[in-house]
Amino acid sequence: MNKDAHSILSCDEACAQPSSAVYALVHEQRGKHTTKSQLERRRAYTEDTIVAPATAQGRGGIGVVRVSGPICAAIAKAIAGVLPRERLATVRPFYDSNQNLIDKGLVVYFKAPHSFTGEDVLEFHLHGSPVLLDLMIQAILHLGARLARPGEFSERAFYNEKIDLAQAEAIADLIAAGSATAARSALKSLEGEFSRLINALVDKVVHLRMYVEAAIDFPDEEIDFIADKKVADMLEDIAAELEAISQQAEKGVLLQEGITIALAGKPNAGKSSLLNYLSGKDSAIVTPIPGTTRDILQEYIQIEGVPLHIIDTAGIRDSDDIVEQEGIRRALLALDKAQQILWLIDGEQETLDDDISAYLKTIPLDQKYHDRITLIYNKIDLSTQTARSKQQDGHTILYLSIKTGQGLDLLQQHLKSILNLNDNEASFIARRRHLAALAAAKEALTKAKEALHARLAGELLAEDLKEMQNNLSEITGQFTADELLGKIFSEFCIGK
Ligand SMILES: Nc1nc2c(ncn2[C@@H]2O[C@H](COP(=O)(O)OP(=O)(O)O)[C@@H](O)[C@H]2O)c(=O)[nH]1
Ligand SMILES: [Mg+2]
Repeated sequence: MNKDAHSILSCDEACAQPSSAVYALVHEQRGKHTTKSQLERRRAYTEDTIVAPATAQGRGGIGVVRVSGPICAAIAKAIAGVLPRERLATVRPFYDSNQNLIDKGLVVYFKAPHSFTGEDVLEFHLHGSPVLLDLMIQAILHLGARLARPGEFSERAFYNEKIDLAQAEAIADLIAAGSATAARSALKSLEGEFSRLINALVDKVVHLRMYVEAAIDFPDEEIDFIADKKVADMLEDIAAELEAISQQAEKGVLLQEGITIALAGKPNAGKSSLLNYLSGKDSAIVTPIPGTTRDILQEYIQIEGVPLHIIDTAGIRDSDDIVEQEGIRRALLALDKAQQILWLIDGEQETLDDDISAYLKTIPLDQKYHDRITLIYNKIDLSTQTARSKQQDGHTILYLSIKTGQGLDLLQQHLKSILNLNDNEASFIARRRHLAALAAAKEALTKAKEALHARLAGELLAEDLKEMQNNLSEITGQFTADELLGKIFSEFCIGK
Protein backbone atom coordinates (compact mmCIF):
# COMPACT_ATOMS: atom_id res chain seq x y z
CA MET A 1 0.00 0.00 0.00
CA ASN A 2 2.70 2.42 0.92
CA LYS A 3 4.48 1.70 -2.31
CA ASP A 4 2.55 4.50 -4.00
CA ALA A 5 3.61 7.04 -1.49
CA HIS A 6 7.23 5.96 -1.91
CA SER A 7 7.11 6.11 -5.65
CA ILE A 8 5.88 9.68 -5.54
CA LEU A 9 8.61 10.65 -3.19
CA SER A 10 11.28 9.17 -5.34
CA CYS A 11 10.20 10.83 -8.55
CA ASP A 12 11.39 14.27 -9.48
CA GLU A 13 9.18 17.30 -9.04
CA ALA A 14 8.60 17.59 -12.81
CA CYS A 15 7.01 14.19 -13.07
CA ALA A 16 4.98 14.34 -9.88
CA GLN A 17 1.25 14.01 -10.24
CA PRO A 18 -0.36 17.40 -10.04
CA SER A 19 -0.87 16.79 -6.35
CA SER A 20 -0.75 20.35 -5.23
CA ALA A 21 0.52 19.98 -1.68
CA VAL A 22 3.52 17.83 -2.55
CA TYR A 23 4.32 19.95 -5.56
CA ALA A 24 4.15 23.17 -3.56
CA LEU A 25 6.33 21.64 -0.93
CA VAL A 26 9.09 20.69 -3.31
CA HIS A 27 8.84 24.07 -4.91
CA GLU A 28 8.96 25.88 -1.61
CA GLN A 29 12.04 23.91 -0.66
CA ARG A 30 13.89 24.80 -3.82
CA GLY A 31 13.24 28.55 -3.76
CA LYS A 32 15.03 30.34 -0.96
CA HIS A 33 14.20 33.78 0.46
CA THR A 34 11.29 34.27 -1.83
CA THR A 35 8.88 36.50 0.03
CA LYS A 36 7.90 39.54 -1.97
CA SER A 37 9.36 42.17 0.31
CA GLN A 38 12.63 40.29 0.50
CA LEU A 39 12.89 40.31 -3.27
CA GLU A 40 12.15 44.03 -3.30
CA ARG A 41 14.88 44.55 -0.78
CA ARG A 42 17.38 42.70 -2.93
CA ARG A 43 16.44 44.84 -5.90
CA ALA A 44 16.98 47.99 -3.85
CA TYR A 45 20.43 46.76 -2.99
CA THR A 46 21.52 46.33 -6.54
CA GLU A 47 20.75 49.99 -7.14
CA ASP A 48 22.79 51.64 -4.45
CA THR A 49 26.38 51.42 -3.42
CA ILE A 50 27.35 51.57 0.24
CA VAL A 51 30.52 52.66 1.98
CA ALA A 52 31.82 52.43 5.56
CA PRO A 53 35.04 52.16 7.51
CA ALA A 54 35.77 48.45 8.01
CA THR A 55 38.37 48.89 10.73
CA ALA A 56 37.80 50.09 14.28
CA GLN A 57 37.59 53.76 15.15
CA GLY A 58 40.86 55.33 16.16
CA ARG A 59 44.45 55.41 14.99
CA GLY A 60 46.31 52.36 13.75
CA GLY A 61 48.82 51.07 11.24
CA ILE A 62 46.21 50.85 8.53
CA GLY A 63 42.55 51.69 8.19
CA VAL A 64 40.27 50.05 5.65
CA VAL A 65 37.32 51.58 3.84
CA ARG A 66 34.95 49.10 2.26
CA VAL A 67 32.56 49.74 -0.60
CA SER A 68 29.89 47.41 -2.00
CA GLY A 69 27.51 47.86 -4.91
CA PRO A 70 27.27 48.43 -8.66
CA ILE A 71 29.37 51.58 -9.02
CA CYS A 72 32.53 50.12 -7.46
CA ALA A 73 34.38 50.03 -10.77
CA ALA A 74 33.66 53.71 -11.44
CA ILE A 75 34.73 54.60 -7.89
CA ALA A 76 38.02 52.74 -8.30
CA LYS A 77 38.77 54.55 -11.54
CA ALA A 78 37.88 57.94 -10.10
CA ILE A 79 39.86 57.55 -6.88
CA ALA A 80 42.74 55.23 -7.77
CA GLY A 81 42.90 56.13 -11.47
CA VAL A 82 42.56 52.50 -12.58
CA LEU A 83 40.30 49.51 -12.17
CA PRO A 84 42.72 47.13 -10.49
CA ARG A 85 42.88 43.51 -11.52
CA GLU A 86 40.44 41.41 -9.54
CA ARG A 87 41.67 40.22 -6.14
CA LEU A 88 45.11 41.70 -6.63
CA ALA A 89 46.35 44.18 -4.05
CA THR A 90 47.50 47.20 -6.04
CA VAL A 91 49.44 50.18 -4.69
CA ARG A 92 47.95 53.46 -5.90
CA PRO A 93 47.68 57.10 -4.93
CA PHE A 94 44.11 58.03 -3.98
CA TYR A 95 42.63 61.34 -5.12
CA ASP A 96 39.40 63.11 -4.30
CA SER A 97 37.24 64.72 -7.01
CA ASN A 98 39.30 67.94 -6.86
CA GLN A 99 42.41 65.92 -7.60
CA ASN A 100 43.72 66.46 -4.07
CA LEU A 101 45.85 63.55 -2.89
CA ILE A 102 44.12 61.78 0.03
CA ASP A 103 46.73 59.10 0.70
CA LYS A 104 48.68 56.38 -1.01
CA GLY A 105 47.74 52.81 -0.22
CA LEU A 106 46.35 49.52 -1.43
CA VAL A 107 43.19 49.02 -3.37
CA VAL A 108 41.61 45.58 -3.84
CA TYR A 109 38.72 44.87 -6.17
CA PHE A 110 36.42 41.86 -5.79
CA LYS A 111 34.11 41.40 -8.72
CA ALA A 112 30.56 40.13 -8.15
CA PRO A 113 29.63 37.48 -7.26
CA HIS A 114 33.03 36.53 -5.85
CA SER A 115 32.99 38.84 -2.86
CA PHE A 116 31.81 38.88 0.72
CA THR A 117 28.53 40.59 -0.14
CA GLY A 118 28.10 38.91 -3.51
CA GLU A 119 28.24 42.36 -5.12
CA ASP A 120 31.19 44.27 -6.54
CA VAL A 121 33.35 45.17 -3.56
CA LEU A 122 36.28 47.56 -3.17
CA GLU A 123 38.65 47.83 -0.27
CA PHE A 124 40.90 50.83 0.20
CA HIS A 125 43.71 50.29 2.69
CA LEU A 126 44.94 53.66 3.94
CA HIS A 127 47.19 54.77 6.76
CA GLY A 128 45.17 54.29 9.92
CA SER A 129 44.15 57.84 10.63
CA PRO A 130 40.50 58.69 11.30
CA VAL A 131 40.99 61.92 9.35
CA LEU A 132 42.19 60.09 6.25
CA LEU A 133 39.41 57.53 6.46
CA ASP A 134 36.94 60.33 6.74
CA LEU A 135 38.35 62.14 3.69
CA MET A 136 38.21 58.89 1.74
CA ILE A 137 34.60 58.23 2.72
CA GLN A 138 33.63 61.80 1.80
CA ALA A 139 35.21 61.33 -1.62
CA ILE A 140 33.34 58.06 -2.17
CA LEU A 141 30.03 59.59 -1.03
CA HIS A 142 30.66 62.39 -3.50
CA LEU A 143 30.83 59.78 -6.26
CA GLY A 144 27.31 58.57 -5.49
CA ALA A 145 27.64 55.97 -2.77
CA ARG A 146 25.79 56.27 0.53
CA LEU A 147 26.85 55.41 4.07
CA ALA A 148 26.11 51.82 5.03
CA ARG A 149 23.65 51.09 7.78
CA PRO A 150 24.84 48.96 10.71
CA GLY A 151 25.29 45.38 9.54
CA GLU A 152 24.44 46.19 5.95
CA PHE A 153 27.43 44.40 4.41
CA SER A 154 26.45 41.20 6.23
CA GLU A 155 22.81 41.80 5.35
CA ARG A 156 23.68 41.97 1.66
CA ALA A 157 25.77 38.81 1.99
CA PHE A 158 22.68 37.18 3.49
CA TYR A 159 20.27 38.36 0.78
CA ASN A 160 22.73 37.29 -1.89
CA GLU A 161 22.88 33.87 -0.24
CA LYS A 162 26.58 34.07 0.51
CA ILE A 163 25.84 33.24 4.14
CA ASP A 164 22.70 32.33 6.02
CA LEU A 165 21.34 34.15 9.05
CA ALA A 166 23.07 32.01 11.67
CA GLN A 167 26.37 32.61 9.89
CA ALA A 168 25.74 36.36 9.70
CA GLU A 169 25.08 36.39 13.43
CA ALA A 170 28.28 34.41 13.95
CA ILE A 171 30.27 37.23 12.34
CA ALA A 172 28.98 39.64 14.98
CA ASP A 173 29.60 37.05 17.69
CA LEU A 174 33.12 36.37 16.45
CA ILE A 175 33.99 40.05 16.60
CA ALA A 176 32.41 40.37 20.04
CA ALA A 177 33.94 37.14 21.41
CA GLY A 178 35.37 37.61 24.89
CA SER A 179 37.54 34.50 24.95
CA ALA A 180 39.41 32.14 22.67
CA THR A 181 36.76 29.46 23.25
CA ALA A 182 33.94 31.81 22.29
CA ALA A 183 35.89 32.91 19.20
CA ARG A 184 36.52 29.31 18.15
CA SER A 185 32.86 28.49 18.56
CA ALA A 186 31.74 31.57 16.63
CA LEU A 187 34.08 30.54 13.85
CA LYS A 188 32.52 27.09 13.78
CA SER A 189 29.10 28.68 13.32
CA LEU A 190 30.47 31.01 10.68
CA GLU A 191 31.91 28.02 8.84
CA GLY A 192 28.35 26.70 8.76
CA GLU A 193 28.54 23.91 11.31
CA PHE A 194 25.37 24.97 13.12
CA SER A 195 23.53 25.68 9.87
CA ARG A 196 24.47 22.28 8.45
CA LEU A 197 22.93 20.52 11.44
CA ILE A 198 19.77 22.61 11.12
CA ASN A 199 19.54 22.07 7.38
CA ALA A 200 19.98 18.33 7.73
CA LEU A 201 17.17 18.27 10.25
CA VAL A 202 14.94 20.44 8.05
CA ASP A 203 15.56 17.98 5.21
CA LYS A 204 14.35 15.14 7.38
CA VAL A 205 11.23 17.06 8.35
CA VAL A 206 10.55 17.89 4.71
CA HIS A 207 11.00 14.27 3.75
CA LEU A 208 8.47 13.19 6.34
CA ARG A 209 6.09 15.97 5.30
CA MET A 210 6.23 14.80 1.72
CA TYR A 211 5.47 11.29 2.79
CA VAL A 212 2.49 12.40 4.84
CA GLU A 213 1.24 14.86 2.21
CA ALA A 214 1.47 12.21 -0.49
CA ALA A 215 -0.56 9.86 1.66
CA ILE A 216 -3.22 12.53 2.17
CA ASP A 217 -3.37 13.13 -1.58
CA PHE A 218 -4.13 9.51 -2.32
CA PRO A 219 -6.86 8.54 0.09
CA ASP A 220 -8.19 5.98 -2.39
CA GLU A 221 -4.99 4.02 -2.07
CA GLU A 222 -5.84 3.45 1.56
CA ILE A 223 -2.44 4.51 2.70
CA ASP A 224 -2.70 4.06 6.40
CA PHE A 225 0.44 5.89 7.33
CA ILE A 226 -0.87 6.41 10.82
CA ALA A 227 -0.69 2.71 11.43
CA ASP A 228 2.57 2.61 9.51
CA LYS A 229 5.42 2.48 11.97
CA LYS A 230 7.65 4.30 9.53
CA VAL A 231 6.14 7.68 10.41
CA ALA A 232 6.52 7.07 14.13
CA ASP A 233 10.15 6.00 13.60
CA MET A 234 10.93 9.06 11.54
CA LEU A 235 9.40 11.29 14.22
CA GLU A 236 11.55 9.61 16.87
CA ASP A 237 14.64 10.07 14.79
CA ILE A 238 13.86 13.77 14.30
CA ALA A 239 13.18 14.18 18.02
CA ALA A 240 16.54 12.69 18.97
CA GLU A 241 18.40 14.92 16.56
CA LEU A 242 16.52 18.00 17.71
CA GLU A 243 17.42 17.20 21.31
CA ALA A 244 21.11 16.82 20.48
CA ILE A 245 21.19 20.13 18.61
CA SER A 246 19.33 21.90 21.43
CA GLN A 247 21.86 20.71 23.98
CA GLN A 248 24.75 21.97 21.90
CA ALA A 249 22.97 25.25 21.27
CA GLU A 250 22.49 25.76 25.00
CA LYS A 251 26.20 25.36 25.46
CA GLY A 252 26.74 27.84 22.65
CA VAL A 253 24.53 30.41 24.37
CA LEU A 254 26.38 29.85 27.62
CA LEU A 255 29.66 30.67 25.87
CA GLN A 256 28.15 33.84 24.62
CA GLU A 257 26.34 35.04 27.71
CA GLY A 258 27.97 33.17 30.57
CA ILE A 259 26.17 32.79 33.84
CA THR A 260 25.63 34.89 36.92
CA ILE A 261 26.58 33.50 40.30
CA ALA A 262 25.58 35.32 43.48
CA LEU A 263 27.44 34.99 46.77
CA ALA A 264 25.03 35.11 49.65
CA GLY A 265 24.83 34.24 53.30
CA LYS A 266 24.81 35.81 56.72
CA PRO A 267 27.18 38.67 57.51
CA ASN A 268 30.79 37.64 58.09
CA ALA A 269 30.49 34.23 56.40
CA GLY A 270 33.27 35.11 53.94
CA LYS A 271 31.37 36.23 50.81
CA SER A 272 33.59 39.20 50.08
CA SER A 273 36.69 37.10 50.72
CA LEU A 274 35.40 34.61 48.16
CA LEU A 275 34.77 37.34 45.58
CA ASN A 276 38.31 38.58 46.05
CA TYR A 277 39.69 35.08 45.73
CA LEU A 278 37.73 34.32 42.53
CA SER A 279 38.51 37.63 40.88
CA GLY A 280 42.13 37.51 41.98
CA LYS A 281 42.01 41.03 43.37
CA ASP A 282 40.89 43.03 46.37
CA SER A 283 37.63 44.31 44.92
CA ALA A 284 35.59 43.94 48.09
CA ILE A 285 36.39 45.25 51.54
CA VAL A 286 36.90 42.38 53.94
CA THR A 287 36.69 43.03 57.68
CA PRO A 288 35.68 41.04 60.73
CA ILE A 289 32.87 43.56 61.24
CA PRO A 290 29.51 42.06 60.21
CA GLY A 291 27.60 44.25 57.77
CA THR A 292 30.69 45.64 55.98
CA THR A 293 29.39 45.05 52.46
CA ARG A 294 26.45 47.36 51.81
CA ASP A 295 26.17 47.53 48.07
CA ILE A 296 26.28 44.96 45.30
CA LEU A 297 29.76 44.33 43.92
CA GLN A 298 30.21 42.59 40.64
CA GLU A 299 33.25 40.95 39.10
CA TYR A 300 33.64 39.37 35.72
CA ILE A 301 35.86 36.33 35.41
CA GLN A 302 36.27 33.51 32.93
CA ILE A 303 36.55 29.82 33.52
CA GLU A 304 37.89 28.06 30.45
CA GLY A 305 36.55 30.79 28.26
CA VAL A 306 33.06 30.91 29.74
CA PRO A 307 32.14 34.28 31.18
CA LEU A 308 31.09 34.26 34.80
CA HIS A 309 29.53 37.23 36.52
CA ILE A 310 30.09 36.99 40.26
CA ILE A 311 28.02 39.15 42.54
CA ASP A 312 28.93 39.84 46.15
CA THR A 313 25.96 40.86 48.24
CA ALA A 314 25.30 42.30 51.65
CA GLY A 315 24.84 39.66 54.34
CA ILE A 316 21.19 38.86 54.81
CA ARG A 317 19.90 39.43 58.35
CA ASP A 318 17.43 41.65 60.20
CA SER A 319 18.95 45.09 60.57
CA ASP A 320 17.88 48.49 61.90
CA ASP A 321 20.48 50.28 59.81
CA ILE A 322 18.69 51.80 56.81
CA VAL A 323 21.79 51.62 54.61
CA GLU A 324 22.18 47.94 55.43
CA GLN A 325 18.46 47.36 54.85
CA GLU A 326 18.80 48.87 51.37
CA GLY A 327 21.85 46.64 50.78
CA ILE A 328 19.81 43.59 51.77
CA ARG A 329 16.99 44.64 49.47
CA ARG A 330 19.49 44.89 46.58
CA ALA A 331 21.00 41.55 47.55
CA LEU A 332 17.62 39.87 47.24
CA LEU A 333 17.08 41.46 43.83
CA ALA A 334 20.49 40.22 42.69
CA LEU A 335 19.69 36.70 43.85
CA ASP A 336 16.65 36.76 41.66
CA LYS A 337 18.78 37.31 38.57
CA ALA A 338 21.47 34.79 39.43
CA GLN A 339 21.37 31.34 37.87
CA GLN A 340 23.38 29.95 40.77
CA ILE A 341 23.69 30.96 44.41
CA LEU A 342 26.65 30.08 46.58
CA TRP A 343 25.30 30.27 50.13
CA LEU A 344 28.17 30.72 52.55
CA ILE A 345 28.08 29.44 56.10
CA ASP A 346 30.42 30.73 58.78
CA GLY A 347 32.01 27.51 60.09
CA GLU A 348 33.21 29.29 63.19
CA GLN A 349 29.64 30.11 64.20
CA GLU A 350 27.45 27.40 62.72
CA THR A 351 27.34 23.66 62.44
CA LEU A 352 25.64 21.76 59.64
CA ASP A 353 24.10 18.35 60.02
CA ASP A 354 22.86 16.00 57.31
CA ASP A 355 19.35 17.39 57.19
CA ILE A 356 20.03 19.94 54.45
CA SER A 357 16.36 20.48 53.64
CA ALA A 358 15.76 21.49 57.27
CA TYR A 359 18.80 23.78 57.17
CA LEU A 360 17.57 25.50 53.99
CA LYS A 361 14.27 26.23 55.72
CA THR A 362 16.14 28.26 58.32
CA ILE A 363 17.83 30.58 55.86
CA PRO A 364 16.05 33.82 55.00
CA LEU A 365 15.55 32.99 51.33
CA ASP A 366 12.40 32.07 49.50
CA GLN A 367 11.92 28.40 48.71
CA LYS A 368 12.03 29.15 44.97
CA TYR A 369 15.79 29.78 45.23
CA HIS A 370 16.59 26.47 46.89
CA ASP A 371 17.20 24.58 43.65
CA ARG A 372 20.05 26.90 42.67
CA ILE A 373 21.87 26.86 45.99
CA THR A 374 25.26 25.32 46.63
CA LEU A 375 26.21 25.41 50.30
CA ILE A 376 29.73 26.56 51.10
CA TYR A 377 30.76 25.69 54.62
CA ASN A 378 33.64 28.14 55.07
CA LYS A 379 36.33 28.61 57.74
CA ILE A 380 37.01 24.92 58.25
CA ASP A 381 40.37 26.05 59.66
CA LEU A 382 38.40 27.16 62.71
CA SER A 383 36.23 24.04 62.93
CA THR A 384 36.71 20.31 63.08
CA GLN A 385 35.66 19.76 59.46
CA THR A 386 37.95 18.61 56.68
CA ALA A 387 37.97 19.88 53.10
CA ARG A 388 35.52 17.87 51.03
CA SER A 389 32.58 17.93 48.67
CA LYS A 390 29.40 16.17 49.62
CA GLN A 391 26.06 15.50 47.94
CA GLN A 392 23.06 15.57 50.23
CA ASP A 393 19.34 15.96 49.47
CA GLY A 394 20.16 16.98 45.93
CA HIS A 395 22.52 19.76 47.01
CA THR A 396 26.26 20.09 46.84
CA ILE A 397 27.98 21.08 50.06
CA LEU A 398 31.59 22.19 49.92
CA TYR A 399 33.68 22.34 53.07
CA LEU A 400 36.58 24.74 52.63
CA SER A 401 38.60 27.62 53.97
CA ILE A 402 39.04 30.70 51.87
CA LYS A 403 41.71 31.89 54.25
CA THR A 404 43.96 28.83 54.10
CA GLY A 405 42.95 27.69 50.62
CA GLN A 406 41.88 24.20 51.75
CA GLY A 407 39.12 22.89 49.47
CA LEU A 408 39.26 25.76 46.98
CA ASP A 409 40.21 23.28 44.23
CA LEU A 410 36.85 21.56 44.90
CA LEU A 411 35.12 24.87 44.37
CA GLN A 412 36.85 25.35 41.00
CA GLN A 413 35.74 21.85 39.97
CA HIS A 414 32.22 22.58 41.12
CA LEU A 415 32.04 25.79 39.08
CA LYS A 416 33.21 23.87 36.03
CA SER A 417 30.53 21.28 36.54
CA ILE A 418 27.91 24.03 36.86
CA LEU A 419 29.12 25.32 33.52
CA ASN A 420 29.03 21.84 32.08
CA LEU A 421 32.64 22.21 31.01
CA ASN A 422 33.63 18.69 31.74
CA ASP A 423 33.60 17.60 28.17
CA ASN A 424 35.92 19.96 26.45
CA GLU A 425 34.36 19.80 23.03
CA ALA A 426 33.99 23.35 21.74
CA SER A 427 30.47 23.91 20.51
CA PHE A 428 29.16 26.28 17.89
CA ILE A 429 28.05 29.67 19.16
CA ALA A 430 24.32 30.22 19.58
CA ARG A 431 21.92 32.90 20.65
CA ARG A 432 18.74 33.06 22.71
CA ARG A 433 16.85 33.52 19.45
CA HIS A 434 18.06 30.10 18.30
CA LEU A 435 17.05 28.46 21.57
CA ALA A 436 13.56 29.98 21.23
CA ALA A 437 13.25 28.61 17.68
CA LEU A 438 14.44 25.17 18.79
CA ALA A 439 11.96 25.20 21.67
CA ALA A 440 9.12 26.12 19.29
CA ALA A 441 10.21 23.30 16.98
CA LYS A 442 10.10 20.90 19.92
CA GLU A 443 6.59 22.04 20.75
CA ALA A 444 5.44 21.48 17.16
CA LEU A 445 7.06 18.05 17.22
CA THR A 446 5.21 17.14 20.40
CA LYS A 447 1.95 18.18 18.74
CA ALA A 448 2.83 16.08 15.69
CA LYS A 449 3.47 13.06 17.88
CA GLU A 450 0.18 13.61 19.66
CA ALA A 451 -1.67 13.90 16.35
CA LEU A 452 -0.15 10.62 15.24
CA HIS A 453 -0.83 8.94 18.52
CA ALA A 454 -4.46 10.09 18.65
CA ARG A 455 -4.87 8.93 15.03
CA LEU A 456 -6.06 12.38 14.07
CA ALA A 457 -6.40 13.34 10.43
CA GLY A 458 -3.13 13.36 8.48
CA GLU A 459 -3.66 17.03 7.69
CA LEU A 460 -3.05 17.94 11.33
CA LEU A 461 0.18 16.00 11.42
CA ALA A 462 1.24 17.65 8.18
CA GLU A 463 0.43 21.07 9.61
CA ASP A 464 2.53 20.43 12.74
CA LEU A 465 5.43 19.27 10.62
CA LYS A 466 5.18 22.38 8.52
CA GLU A 467 5.25 24.51 11.65
CA MET A 468 8.31 22.67 12.85
CA GLN A 469 10.05 23.20 9.55
CA ASN A 470 9.31 26.93 9.75
CA ASN A 471 10.59 27.17 13.30
CA LEU A 472 13.86 25.54 12.32
CA SER A 473 14.18 27.62 9.18
CA GLU A 474 13.98 30.79 11.27
CA ILE A 475 17.44 29.94 12.54
CA THR A 476 19.04 30.02 9.13
CA GLY A 477 16.79 32.85 7.97
CA GLN A 478 15.06 30.85 5.28
CA PHE A 479 11.79 31.58 6.99
CA THR A 480 12.24 34.71 9.01
CA ALA A 481 10.01 37.74 9.21
CA ASP A 482 11.42 40.92 7.70
CA GLU A 483 11.09 42.90 10.94
CA LEU A 484 13.16 40.33 12.77
CA LEU A 485 15.81 40.35 10.04
CA GLY A 486 15.94 44.13 10.22
CA LYS A 487 16.35 43.98 13.98
CA ILE A 488 19.10 41.37 13.88
CA PHE A 489 21.22 43.26 11.37
CA SER A 490 20.67 46.63 13.03
CA GLU A 491 22.43 45.29 16.12
CA PHE A 492 25.65 44.90 14.14
CA CYS A 493 28.01 47.84 14.00
CA ILE A 494 28.66 49.91 10.92
CA GLY A 495 31.09 48.40 8.45
CA LYS A 496 30.22 44.79 9.24
N1 LIG B 1 39.68 31.89 59.77
C1 LIG B 1 39.07 32.22 58.64
N2 LIG B 1 38.60 33.45 58.47
C2 LIG B 1 37.97 33.76 57.33
C3 LIG B 1 37.81 32.82 56.30
N3 LIG B 1 37.14 33.42 55.28
C4 LIG B 1 36.92 34.69 55.67
N4 LIG B 1 37.41 34.91 56.91
C5 LIG B 1 37.34 36.15 57.72
O1 LIG B 1 36.00 36.39 58.06
C6 LIG B 1 35.75 37.78 58.16
C7 LIG B 1 34.55 38.16 57.29
O2 LIG B 1 34.87 37.97 55.92
P1 LIG B 1 34.12 38.72 54.77
O3 LIG B 1 34.65 38.16 53.50
O4 LIG B 1 34.15 40.17 54.94
O5 LIG B 1 32.66 38.17 55.03
P2 LIG B 1 31.27 38.69 54.40
O6 LIG B 1 30.65 39.54 55.44
O7 LIG B 1 30.47 37.44 54.20
O8 LIG B 1 31.56 39.41 53.15
C8 LIG B 1 37.05 38.46 57.72
O9 LIG B 1 37.76 38.83 58.85
C9 LIG B 1 37.78 37.36 56.96
O10 LIG B 1 39.17 37.53 56.98
C10 LIG B 1 38.33 31.50 56.50
O11 LIG B 1 38.25 30.61 55.66
N5 LIG B 1 38.95 31.26 57.71
MG1 LIG C 1 31.06 41.29 52.58
